[in-house]
This record gives sequence, structure tokens and C-alpha cells, in this order.
Amino acid sequence: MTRMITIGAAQLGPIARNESREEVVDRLLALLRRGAEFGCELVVFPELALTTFFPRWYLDEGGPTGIGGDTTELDSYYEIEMPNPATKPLFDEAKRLAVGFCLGYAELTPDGHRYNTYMLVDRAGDIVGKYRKVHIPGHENYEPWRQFQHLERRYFEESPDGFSVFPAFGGIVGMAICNDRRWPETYRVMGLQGAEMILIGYNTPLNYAPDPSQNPLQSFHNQLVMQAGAYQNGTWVVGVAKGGIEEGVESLAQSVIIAPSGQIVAQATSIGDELISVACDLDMCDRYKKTLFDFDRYRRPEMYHLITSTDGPQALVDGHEIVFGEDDDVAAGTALADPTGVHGIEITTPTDDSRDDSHEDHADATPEGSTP
Ligand code: CDT
Repeated sequence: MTRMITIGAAQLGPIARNESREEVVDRLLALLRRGAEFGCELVVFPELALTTFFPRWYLDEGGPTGIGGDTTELDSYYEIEMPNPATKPLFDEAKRLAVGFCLGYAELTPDGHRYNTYMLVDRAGDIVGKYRKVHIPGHENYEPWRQFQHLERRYFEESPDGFSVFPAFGGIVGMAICNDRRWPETYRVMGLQGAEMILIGYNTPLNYAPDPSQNPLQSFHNQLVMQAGAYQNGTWVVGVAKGGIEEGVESLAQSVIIAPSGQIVAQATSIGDELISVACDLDMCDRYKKTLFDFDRYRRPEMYHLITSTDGPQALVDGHEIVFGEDDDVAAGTALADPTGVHGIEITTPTDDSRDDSHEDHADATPEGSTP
């Protein structure tokens, strides 16, 4: 018997800065109901699906030391409990329709922590689990050179929890949020826990200020990372956008459902509210998990220790860090083949202080003192 689940990707168009929670929840309810009509058991909404993408504005008065001063508007974008009066109708409707959902929102915990959170709710309207974003992109402080800010690193803490999976909807479900999808570790950590469906919400501006040469590649990179993540881990991937022009900022739409083969099997055609759905065969995962990507048989974890022992970038030869000297046009391959210190290469013993955190590859495009 095959394990089939019909999943809906509920893409959202823009959410205005002054749009109320009730107005947004009405839009989510319409998509949930459309999902029910399509036979969905699970409907996946995007990252920060209850509000505008507020990290595009500098909204507090705290300065470089962190959030402070008047935080009234900033705080208005976070949920302090879930469900709450504005979102309760979504939980009630999920139960009535027997359609679960996955929802992205900004979470403010009772002890004052701020997270970019995803929540999985089952067909009875009960919370199955939460995921807090691991890879937080953008910058911490106001950067006047940008057309718009990307202050996620100011307004969200990095998850202290990491990537979990949940037995739900007849399979193993994992969650990730936006920038997480660009990192192979995201999928692999969940793949190692047997993930069969990875749900990913995103808000991706088409204008990447630190390196505009990447702008025309946004769609390609979006598909590249999610298709690779699906294939290399034998899992379904559901990528759901908040797209369109929101408060003057254009974001990528192109929500997709990707099979464990890496093939895109459905894609949104609009840049607004739209539901796409696919009947997903969870047993298809095993075709990859038990053959090419039979982790138990073929993985070599002892060869991968650098992945967890460093956060990079480092070029190491026999445990020694290579520091490029003045004659820096030496290819990295030559450096590795010739660890004797010739060609302007000096070999040092790594220390915490010797780590290169300057992100020199962005130096031309990004004004001094700023971060991607
Ligand atoms: N929301 C989110 O994570 N967006 C990032 C863009 C970062 S640009 C500073 C993404 O990876 O799509």
C-alpha cells in the first residue's frame, strides 16, 4: 500500500504594513478552504505569513547595542501566544475541514526571546511542533546605503533548538525557513532523521543589495537548492513564497512542490495568493533513501568532521591554516598541493584569532562595515 498525502502550497501575495491580522487570516482561511476543495490534508503557508516582512524597516531606537526605546510598532508584529484571538479561526477551520497547516510567524516568548518560527498543526487543529529559524540572514544595525533594510539579525535570535522532525500526516515532517533552504546541512540533518516532507516558507527579495549580480539568478538558486535538497535526501520539499511587490520591495514567488527525484511537480504561476497541490507518494522517498542515498551503507561521516568542527571559511593543510601572502594570485589548488610556504603562501597554526571573518568576497559590492 502506498502512503499518499495531498499537500497544498499556499503562496501569498504581498501583505501591507497596515494590514490587520484579521484581514490576513481571512486570506489564509480562503486558501485553507481551497486546499480542502483540492483534497489537501496539509496546507503550507509561507514564512512570516501573518504580517508584512517587517525586518525591512529599522523599527526601534536601541542603536548598535540592540533593540531599545519605543518598540511599539516592532512588538506589534510578534505573536505572544498561539493560537491567539486573531489566529484561532484558522485552528477552528482546520479542525472543521480536517486540513492541517504549517504557518510562519514572528514569535515573542514570555521571557522576551524573539524567533522567526514555523508551526505545524494537525488535522484536529492541535499543534504538532514548532521550528525556529536556524540561519538568520541580513544584518544587525541600520545600514543607510541600502534601498531597504534586512534586519532579521536584529529582530530574531538564532534557534537554540536546531532541526527536528515530527511524525505527522502519515510520514516524517521537517520544517525550515527561507535562508535555511540555501544550506545543504538543513536538509541533511533532517534527512538523517528520516524526513519525508520538508516544508519551507520564504520571503526572498529579488534585489540582493550586497551583490546585485545575483539578482537575475534568484529563481535559479531557489530551484537549485530545493531540488538538490530533495534529491540528495530522498524527500518531498514544499517551498512556499510570499511573493509580489510588498511595500515597494519585489519578492520572488514561484512556490514549488518537489518530488524526492528532485523534479518540480507543481509550481505557482502567479505572484499573488495561490494554492497549488500535489498528491505526494511518501513511499517514493524510499526509492532514493534505499538506493543511491542509502545513508547507512554509503555515507562516510568520518570524512565530514569539518562540517561540524568549523563554521568556515578555512583552507587547511594537515590541520594548518593557509594564509595567503602578497603574491595572492596562486590558485587554491596549488596551495593545497604545495603546503611548503612557496608562492606567497604562509602556513600558520590555526587559532581563534586567525580566523578570517571579513567575507572578502563581498568587499567590492558592500560598503565598509556592512554585512550581507
Ligand atoms: N527571509 C530570508 O531569509 N530571506 C533571505 C534573503 C536574505 S537577503 C539579506 C533568503 O535567503 O532568501
